[in-house]
Amino acid sequence: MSRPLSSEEADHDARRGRQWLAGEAHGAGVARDDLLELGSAMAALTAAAAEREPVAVAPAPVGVDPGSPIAKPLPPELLRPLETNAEMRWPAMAGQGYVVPNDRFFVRNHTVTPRLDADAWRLRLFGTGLRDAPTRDAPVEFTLDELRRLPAEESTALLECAGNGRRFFADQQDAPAPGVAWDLGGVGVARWRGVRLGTVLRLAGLTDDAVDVMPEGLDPDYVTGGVNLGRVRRPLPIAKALDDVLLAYEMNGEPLPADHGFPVRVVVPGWIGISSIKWVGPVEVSATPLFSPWNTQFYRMFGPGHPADGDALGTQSVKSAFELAWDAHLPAGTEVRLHGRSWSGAGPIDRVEVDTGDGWRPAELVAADRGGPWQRWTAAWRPPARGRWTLRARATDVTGAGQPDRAAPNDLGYLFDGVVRHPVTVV
Ligand SMILES: Nc1nc2c(c(=O)[nH]1)N[C@H]1C(S)=C(S)[C@@H](COP(=O)(O)O)O[C@H]1N2
Ligand SMILES: [Mo]
Repeated sequence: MSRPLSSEEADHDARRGRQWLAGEAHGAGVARDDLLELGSAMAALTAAAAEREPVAVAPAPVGVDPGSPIAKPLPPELLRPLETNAEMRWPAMAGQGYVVPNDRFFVRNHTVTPRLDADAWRLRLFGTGLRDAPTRDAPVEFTLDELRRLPAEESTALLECAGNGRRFFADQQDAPAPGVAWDLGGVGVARWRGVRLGTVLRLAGLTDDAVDVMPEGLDPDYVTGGVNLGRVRRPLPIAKALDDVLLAYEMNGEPLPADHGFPVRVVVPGWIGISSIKWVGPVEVSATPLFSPWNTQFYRMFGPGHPADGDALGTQSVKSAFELAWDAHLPAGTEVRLHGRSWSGAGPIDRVEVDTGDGWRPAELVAADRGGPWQRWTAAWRPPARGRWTLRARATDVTGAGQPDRAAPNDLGYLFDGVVRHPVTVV
């Protein structure tokens, strides 16, 4: 058998694209003809026609607005609500350790956080890539206790929404893109604990013919532009699914919080956030390629320089953020230590530079972070005079990828990588 064993998203996408155009694929993605005339993200779609099992609902926790799309409290100093989502406020990371505490980890919800009953919950694997469970109505099931009894692994991984930084296409480049107007807070690092997806796939009877794995969320169907796109779902190539992907049931030492996928979510290190499906229920394992609107219509690069059917997003871009309020007030003539973090999907950060008004200079990197999913850094600055100042930070990763002054635009505003101009007021 000649299955290519690549876990790179761009490789996977190119191969699947060819198969799809050749009519070899199935799945409720965009109809082939629609995609060919797509041009914009708002083309008509064929809706998913999968049967639904009921979502088990537990009572809302006390003290939380039952009408809110997000279960956890949203104190304004920690989180900034954005439609059904909330982004981490960067000043809330000042003085924190390596990981983002659960109370301030960003939430990206296509609809609302479902309240699932862990006792009633089942992981349900099915598809033509499994030996004995070809159809959705007769899946191989695992309870949460069964998953917890399998060998556990821990992974410190970064999760970032592909649209993180989108606001700066408008604010810095005068080219607004549709979608959630994230500042830089659609990112976080957590310590995830769970069982490898590969372990579960093998126990479920994985065959040599399997090529794609598609986890589906148990949150409500996503309806946009009057079209029901079904459950949030996105395929992974089998090579990635068998590599470092976790079915996580703990986050930073606590049971997975409701907003982050309780009782179990997928964590796909290095891939854009949408790959890490929360509240996972059904998992299709297929011997033929799978598609969903989340890898055909959304989460692709469309626009100038991209083909009509778009380019895969590939890895996350390089970004840097100060752990400082927008328009923070700093005292004139006193040395302050600026703190920040930089990250890249392509590999660890190699170096970071800051500019406080008189040219680029190296930041000091926290040695313990070298080689990890993000890098903390500091730089000293004595603001020379009162008034408005602009702080800038830029990083380069080990592959040599850096941050341009201007990010290349794309229709849906993904993967902003430009240097962000952070204003402060010196008093
Ligand atoms: N079921 C489901 N999974 C999902 C989503 C969702 O809306 N529903 N959002 C995705 C997106 S776009 C991102 S960026 C991450 C965000 O994870 P978080 O909310 O735990 O930060 O979850 C992904 N998994
Ligand atoms: Mo996302």
